[in-house]
Amino acid sequence: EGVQPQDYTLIKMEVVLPFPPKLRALEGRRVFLAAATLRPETMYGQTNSWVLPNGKYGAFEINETDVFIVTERAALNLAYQNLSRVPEKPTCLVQLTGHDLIGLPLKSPLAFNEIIYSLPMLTILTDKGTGIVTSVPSDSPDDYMALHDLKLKPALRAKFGVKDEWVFPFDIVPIINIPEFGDKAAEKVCLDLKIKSQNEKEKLAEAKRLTYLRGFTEGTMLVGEYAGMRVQDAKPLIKSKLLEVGEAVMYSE
Ligand code: A2H
Repeated sequence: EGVQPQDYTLIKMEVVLPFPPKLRALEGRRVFLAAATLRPETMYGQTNSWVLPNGKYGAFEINETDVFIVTERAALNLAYQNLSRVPEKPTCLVQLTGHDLIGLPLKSPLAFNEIIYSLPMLTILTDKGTGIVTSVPSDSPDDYMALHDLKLKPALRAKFGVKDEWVFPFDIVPIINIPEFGDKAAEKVCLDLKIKSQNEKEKLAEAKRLTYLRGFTEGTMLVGEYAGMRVQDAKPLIKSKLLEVGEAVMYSE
């Protein structure tokens, strides 16, 4: 963890009924994968969520109605941020691994795709955020490469039991224009830097640096309520709206 506290928006990606056997004990509650993001204004372009296959997760009671699936570490932080039914104490209803979450259908706020699926990403850090990441391949080089890997490699899909229909219907959704980078900035930068897979950490760090800064300072929203507005102006408005309607919560660590 860094010295500076990091503030994330947690996006509440709701697990669609009926629940699979592993989640049966949660019937009657609203269950969410809670994804930590720094880019709430990109939520229109979500194509899937990411989980770490061998990661340990739990289903934690947030309040009387809601359950969040996150790492135990995140659940403890949440409990100290007023996001636990029992104050300062996480209550785990079901222990899970990433494997249990792969293929879960989700409804996520603002996403143009009505249903998206939870898929494996091998580079997720379990000591950052919630261990759940939402995927926006138009604007995140990590997300673009991880989805590209799954589409390109049948053996990778087979290894994690990923069905074709969880991956192939989901094309990049253009949501932000960046001068010189176009409407699919992550794809362009990954192609320019000749990045081959999600495992090329150094090149991906450079790709992230390029797109993140330019997206914020020079990007323009192409879609949604604030289409035409600069990303830096739209971002706080979209974030506030998500918080206000209860589709996201703030989380810091
Ligand atoms: B961002 P920082 Cl469109 N492991 O959200 C790996 N990556 C994680 C993570 C974890 N445990 N938790 C969160 N993240 C990702 C959107 C996005 C993000 C876009 C563009 C760039 C971007 C959609 N994915 O991040 O190390 C999440 O992905 C570029 C840095 O705390 C989160 O925001 O700075 C970001 O990394 C947090 O990274």
